[in-house]
Amino acid sequence: MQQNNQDIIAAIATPVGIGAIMVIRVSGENTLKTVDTFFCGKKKLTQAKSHTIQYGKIRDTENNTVDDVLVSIFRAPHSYTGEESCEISIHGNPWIAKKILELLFSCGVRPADPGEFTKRAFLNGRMDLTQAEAVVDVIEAAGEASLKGARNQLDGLLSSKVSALRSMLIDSASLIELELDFSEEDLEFLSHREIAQRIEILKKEIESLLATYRFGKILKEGVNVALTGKPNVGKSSLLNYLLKESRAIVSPIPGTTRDVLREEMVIQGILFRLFDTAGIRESQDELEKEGVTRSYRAIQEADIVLFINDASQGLDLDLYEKLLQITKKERIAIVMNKIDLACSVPHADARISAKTGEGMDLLCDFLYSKAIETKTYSEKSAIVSNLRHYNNLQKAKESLACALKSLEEGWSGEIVSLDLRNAEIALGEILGTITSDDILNNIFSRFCIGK
Ligand SMILES: Nc1nc2c(ncn2[C@@H]2O[C@H](COP(=O)(O)OP(=O)(O)OP(=O)(O)O)[C@@H](O)[C@H]2O)c(=O)[nH]1
Ligand SMILES: [Mg+2]
Repeated sequence: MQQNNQDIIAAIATPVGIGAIMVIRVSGENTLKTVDTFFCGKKKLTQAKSHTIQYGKIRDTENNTVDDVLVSIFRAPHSYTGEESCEISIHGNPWIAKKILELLFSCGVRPADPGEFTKRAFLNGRMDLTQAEAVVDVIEAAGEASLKGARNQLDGLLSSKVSALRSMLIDSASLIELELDFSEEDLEFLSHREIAQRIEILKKEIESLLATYRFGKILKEGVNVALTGKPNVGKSSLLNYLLKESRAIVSPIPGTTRDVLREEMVIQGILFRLFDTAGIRESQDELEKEGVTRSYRAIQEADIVLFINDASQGLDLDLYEKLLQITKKERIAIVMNKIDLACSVPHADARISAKTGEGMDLLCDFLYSKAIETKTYSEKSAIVSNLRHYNNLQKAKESLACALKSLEEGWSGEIVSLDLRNAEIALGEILGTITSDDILNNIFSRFCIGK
């Protein structure tokens, strides 16, 4: 797995384009010696101390100045990757970056793969796999809550929880295995009932971790909300009101919206992706028909479906029935709009006027609580937000259920210990204690280059 760890890798670590500065990251044994071939400063980088910044010029092979730069020096093992590395800050011009990269490549440095710096950090034991994965989440977090969730994982909350569970598992498995070693002597180190109790506790702990996934996923990925209803009920008006801008065309003509419009808003730190859709009705118009097909697709993909009705006309039962056929009841929220026009407003999850803004705060509160449902854990507890972790926890839980069943049915310790070992492997894979190249490639290919 570590075969590439000897190469020196380099990549631009800042966004591509013109900016105040750009940073080129270089890592691998003899990085400083290599950069020294074209760096001219007060002293050689190889002579400089770790965690210092050196000013100098980069000169090409003809001794022309390419740029004035600052080089931050990190000596092994106290660097992000755990290897000797440096970061070259240059003027933010892609052409300068290209030139410096070419100089590096001519000295045998190779371009870094996506996520390779973080992969090396993981392989060199600077962080475990859940923390490495959290690096991407921190970078991609949209919204404050999502960032907190990612930070929580990067700080190792999930890792410590999973490692603790794994140690408990190893203890229980060892006890059973110890007993097997002494089976001739008929020794019982811990009664099977006690072992079953321990496994039961472990299983419960894993179940409560699994239960955080819905919330974790929402934190990380946000919530998709489809605005649907008959034509003219005010879907686009609602979108515009929430966004505080005239994003969608609004008109008294039914069938105004044809395409699905997607916009984002943040409520209490959670990202909501709003999809304004075409009003649903039978139509002969080809364009409108296509619009309706797209509406259905958006409804199917939504976590929350805001079913908007005209309060003066009451709940559209026919359409409600139709919605129930394509999405789950608990995802649908009934909204009565145009309450400014209605004498009496029918019962609904939210009652609003997209014209006057009445009820909008309550609608936002409603969306937020519907999204997070019953959140019984704080940001300070371990939260599962990654499908890979979820699947492995699920596997561990199933193996524990098998172990319990085997114990109950009086199977031999060998069978039980096998189940426990399987559960342990599943947890080990989350942390990266046990891993394969496939898993790693899959994870790190999602990273950007330079990270
Ligand atoms: N009085 C009043 N009028 C509203 C309200 N919301 C929307 N309208 C009006 O209702 C009409 C239709 O609004 P739209 O937002 O275009 O409705 P829509 O549901 O997007 O319609 P389609 O795109 O055709 O499906 C417009 O004339 C709006 O000004 C409201 O709360 N009160
Ligand atoms: Mg519309």
